[in-house]
Formats: sequence, C-alpha cells, structure tokens
Amino acid sequence: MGFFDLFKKKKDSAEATTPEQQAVEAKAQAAEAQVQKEELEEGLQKTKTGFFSKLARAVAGRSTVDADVLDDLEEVLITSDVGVETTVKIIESIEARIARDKYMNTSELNAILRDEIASLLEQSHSSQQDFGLEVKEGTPYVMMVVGVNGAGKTTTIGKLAAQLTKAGRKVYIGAADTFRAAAIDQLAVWAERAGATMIRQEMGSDPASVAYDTLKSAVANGADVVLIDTAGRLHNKIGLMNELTKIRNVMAKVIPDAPHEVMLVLDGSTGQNAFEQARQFTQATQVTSLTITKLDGTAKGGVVIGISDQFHIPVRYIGIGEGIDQLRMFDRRQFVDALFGEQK
Ligand SMILES: Nc1nc2c(ncn2[C@@H]2O[C@H](COP(=O)(O)OP(=O)(O)O)[C@@H](O)[C@H]2O)c(=O)[nH]1
Ligand SMILES: [Mg+2]
Repeated sequence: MGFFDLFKKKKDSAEATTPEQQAVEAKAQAAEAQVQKEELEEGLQKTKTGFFSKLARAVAGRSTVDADVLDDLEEVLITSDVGVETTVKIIESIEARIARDKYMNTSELNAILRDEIASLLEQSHSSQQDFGLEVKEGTPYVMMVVGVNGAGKTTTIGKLAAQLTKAGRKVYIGAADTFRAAAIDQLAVWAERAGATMIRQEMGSDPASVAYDTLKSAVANGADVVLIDTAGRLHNKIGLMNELTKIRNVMAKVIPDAPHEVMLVLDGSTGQNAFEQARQFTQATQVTSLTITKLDGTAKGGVVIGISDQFHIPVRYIGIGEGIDQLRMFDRRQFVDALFGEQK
C-alpha cells in the first residue's frame, strides 16, 4: 500500500474519527484552500496588474462611462488578449446596460466587467472528485491530449496523472508522441514521478499502435484512467486530421466509446496564437476540453476568457507553473476572484 492509498483510506474512514480530529482536518483543509487561492492569485498576477493598470488609465479623470471610456475599454480588452469577438460582446452588453440605466459611474465599471466576464466563462467541473474527471467504474476513462509542440501537453499529463494517483486512481499513460526520442523520455520521467504506468514503443513507431497497446494494457490491468500524449506537428491540417482520426479509431476498437475526452492544450503566453491553434485543432478533430498553460509569468491571461467564449469548449485546467502541483481545475468564480479580488 502506497502513501496515497493510506491517505485515501484515511479519507474513507472519516466518519469514524472524533469531533476533535474532524476539526483538525477541517482546519488543515481550510489552510490548504487558502494556499491554493494565494498561488492562483500569484499565478495570475501579471494579467491582473496589466489589465487593471490599463483600465485605471482608461477611466482616469472621468466620472461617467461614456463613448470615450467605452472606446478605451475596448482597447484595454483587446490588448489584454480577450480577443475581438469577445471584446465586442462585452462592450455591447455594457452599452445596453447604459442605455437602460442612462448613467453609469466609472467606479461601477469593475463590478460590471466582473459580472460580464463571469457570465462568459463556462463552468466545466461538476465535482472535485478525481480532479474533475467523470471516471467510471469498470472501464478506463480515456483522454487524448492534443496541441502543438511546446504547448505543455507532456507536463500537463504528468501533473494530471499525479493528481489522479493521489486520488487513489490507477493511471496509464500512452507515449504516442513518437516523433522525438526525447519526448518519450520526458514523459517517462513524469510518469515515474506521478506513480503512473507508461506504455511506449520505439521512437518513430506508429502513434496509433502505441495508443492501441496502451488501451489493451490498461483494460487488462484494470486501470481507471488512460492519458494519451500525442505529437503536435501542425505540418498541415489534413495530415493532423488523419493522424488524430487514426488514433481515435484504433482506440474505439478496444473501448467503443473511447476517447471519452479530447483535451487541447494551449500555451496561454502566446496570446492570439493560442486562438489560431484552437481554430486549427477544432477543425482537425472534435475537441471537448481545454487546458491553458503558462498563465504564470504572462500578462495574456485574458485568452482564457476569449477562448472559452468563442469556442464554447470548457476550460478544464489551467497551468500556473512548471511544478507537479501547479495544474488547477478551472473554476470561473475563483478565476474571476483572482483577477478582480473577492466580491464584497
Ligand atoms: N511556467 C510554466 N511552464 C510550463 C507550464 N506548462 C508547461 N510548461 C513548460 O513548457 C515547456 C514545454 O512543455 P511540454 O510539456 O514539453 O510541451 P509539449 O511539447 O506540448 O509536450 C516545458 O519547459 C514546461 O516546463 C506552466 O503552466 N507554466
Ligand atoms: Mg510533449
């Protein structure tokens, strides 16, 4: 029995503990939640500072939200990588509010923006269990991970595997990015750290064949979750489409409804480029969820808002650092709180 199994066991028998023990546990959980909140705020710091300093400049010396302020606000949103379409939507919505209420004070702008942004983001998780994945008993839950090279696929798989093993789940990882030997080795290091099993073949082998082997092995060994890493070569759309389709088809031969999820990983620090990648990948295959990485150290966190709104694909996770625990389930309320500060 590993450390995490012991941990899980402890959680399962929570009813049997005394009120004192429960109080201690509740306190530890509250402290952990506070740490998580602070790390998220820290991760989004640059986006927050960039956005609000621009916003402050836009409203400086003005008391009411008029056409000039709206023009400046539009510029603030676009230069914060929210994207043109989503920016227009936000501006129009504020215009409609002004038309209704006739007069809007610039001091109200923050609260209104916060409302607008929260309503544009989709909520993607129904529960905290299994790090937000709907793991079914009996068949492995299969997630195929796609995205261009360098987006953070391998790192995200490693972090996700670690969270799932921590939750007591048996995780299999398929090294279907067979294009570079280094990519397979890098994934092996993450699998080891996460306590997951990795299935590999030699470099240059057929990715679909690796995916097939991984699912076979996962089924035979009663795995709960399978994560498939893929190569992100965007050489051309047809090539990408063919490769992803082939991997999907082969997986469906082992588990008929696999993959249960296709997660596109986007590097948030690339701003507008991330929108373009989302466009390309959603045309090449059916993408069902998003992870936006590298939100730490960038002021371009506005991409989360625009991409979630424009593609109508829920953001499942956000990456806020290179560390194994720096992947967060995306929660729109927490995200907006981290950007705007908690609502009073
Ligand atoms: N700062 C930061 N770096 C990240 C994050 N996610 C991934 N990276 C880094 O991005 C680089 C590329 O990641 P990798 O997982 O190899 O991308 P892949 O080519 O899509 O598999 C690596 O140096 C990672 O450490 C993140 O959330 N924050
Ligand atoms: Mg990789």
